[in-house]
Amino acid sequence: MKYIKNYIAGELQAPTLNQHIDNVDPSRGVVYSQIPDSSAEDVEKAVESAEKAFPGWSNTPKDERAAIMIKIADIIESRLKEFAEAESLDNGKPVSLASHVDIPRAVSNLKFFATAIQHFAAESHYMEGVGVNYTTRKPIGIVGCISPWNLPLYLFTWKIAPALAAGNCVIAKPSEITPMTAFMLSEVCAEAGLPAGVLNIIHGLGHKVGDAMTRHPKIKAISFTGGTNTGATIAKIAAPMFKKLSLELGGKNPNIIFADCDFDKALSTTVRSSFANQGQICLCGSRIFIERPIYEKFKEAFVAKVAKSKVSYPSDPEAKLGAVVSKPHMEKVLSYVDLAVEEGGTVLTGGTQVKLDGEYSEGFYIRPTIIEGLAYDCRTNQEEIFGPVVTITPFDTIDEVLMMANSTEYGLASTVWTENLNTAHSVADRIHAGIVWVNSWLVRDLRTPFGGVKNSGVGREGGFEALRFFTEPKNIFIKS
Ligand code: TXE
Repeated sequence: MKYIKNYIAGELQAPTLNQHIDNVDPSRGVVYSQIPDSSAEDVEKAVESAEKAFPGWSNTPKDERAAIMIKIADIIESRLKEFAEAESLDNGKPVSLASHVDIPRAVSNLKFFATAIQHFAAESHYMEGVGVNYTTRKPIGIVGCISPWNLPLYLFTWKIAPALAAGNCVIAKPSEITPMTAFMLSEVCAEAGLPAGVLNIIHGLGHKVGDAMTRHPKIKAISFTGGTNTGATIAKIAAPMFKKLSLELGGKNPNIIFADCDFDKALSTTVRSSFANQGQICLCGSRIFIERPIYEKFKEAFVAKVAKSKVSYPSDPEAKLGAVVSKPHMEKVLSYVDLAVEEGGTVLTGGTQVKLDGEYSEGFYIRPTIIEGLAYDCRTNQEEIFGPVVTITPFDTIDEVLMMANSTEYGLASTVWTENLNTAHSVADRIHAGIVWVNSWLVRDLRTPFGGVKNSGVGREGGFEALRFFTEPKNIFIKS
């Protein structure tokens, strides 16, 4: 049994109260490691070490900070296979996905922000005959990063990389459901020469560690990705303390497919945007609206393709879908299939658990599921399911599809499929979402603003937006 440790003051440490939580391999349904059930005392220790480290780290020249971050990235890259296998074991995702997406992206996040900080500049505002304003942007101090289980190291590094590059000291909490690669990262940081206390990784439960971080008066900003309800809890605590907050929350993303689209591209990308990572990506499209003239043709082709998608154990190179992250999550997702049927939907394919053989027989596998015949405003079409379940709905006009697409409380991402430039522009303009992909999905340029509107969050990550979040501007005026 492997025991994961906290990373505080540059050292791997057991939690103060020496209590642990089981960590389950979702592909087999068995406990395979123990993680610290840390408490407020551990957060306190981390804050003390970050406080000691801050003057040194914030005054370290940018290029030296960047060099250490690039070294961390290089070490992860040199151990890519090991990291990918660990991510897959912890999360249930296919090893091929972790090898091609999760771990390479974690490496890119570190390299991107290590270089971005060297191009980051603040403004100056000249006032004719009066003087000049110049703005400095200094690190905030100690910041907190809280991340979820769906893309563990990918989202963990997406937060800590800009925070560290900007010169902050970080207290970071990975999801208790997928802690392994964050633990491996702590070993890499020590090897790469990151000074003690600059990054502290505390493992444990959200309502203990995450809550203690949110309440700690010396943690001046919280960057969070996870469920909308958790985001609301964090905001309630942090707002009266005037902490800076970046919240990346849930989604219920629409895919809008017009009759004039490139059919084959729309079809193959929609299979991916529906079921990649078992549908557990906040950017997955879960409500697919298809223009009526191609509805039946698209439906038939989509169902045929999805029914053939192989659900298998993560190391199977043929696996298109692996296990979902946990038993409670599998039960939640399947309960939405029952709800959809109660609401009058028809399951066209999937809708059930998959039982694999042998050592994987207790794993948490769900067949990719397509449902039709539901009203746009029923619960199945309004609530985030976050699993391999999508609905399909026909539409007749642009106004109608926009009304349906914009009807949820969320507004994270969307896709539009059409060969008509005017349609693409006008629909993209009218969708309530932070991100619109036209004739594509999940094409990511790390410089672009990333985040959602409505209950999908507050603030934007990515590029200079993230560096602005993790710095405080100060304007200085000099009279001429
Ligand atoms: O998220 P949580 P969970 C959605 C998805 C999923 C649901 C719940 O719908 O089914 O959220 O997933 C920490 N104070 N998304 O349970 O609970 C927690 O320990 C501070 C969307 O994983 O929000 C973990 O590190 N922190 C999504 C992190 O918050 C707290 C990605 C996320 O956990 C806390 C994942 C508290 N009170 C799930 N409670 C996306 N948009 O990418 C929990 N945490």
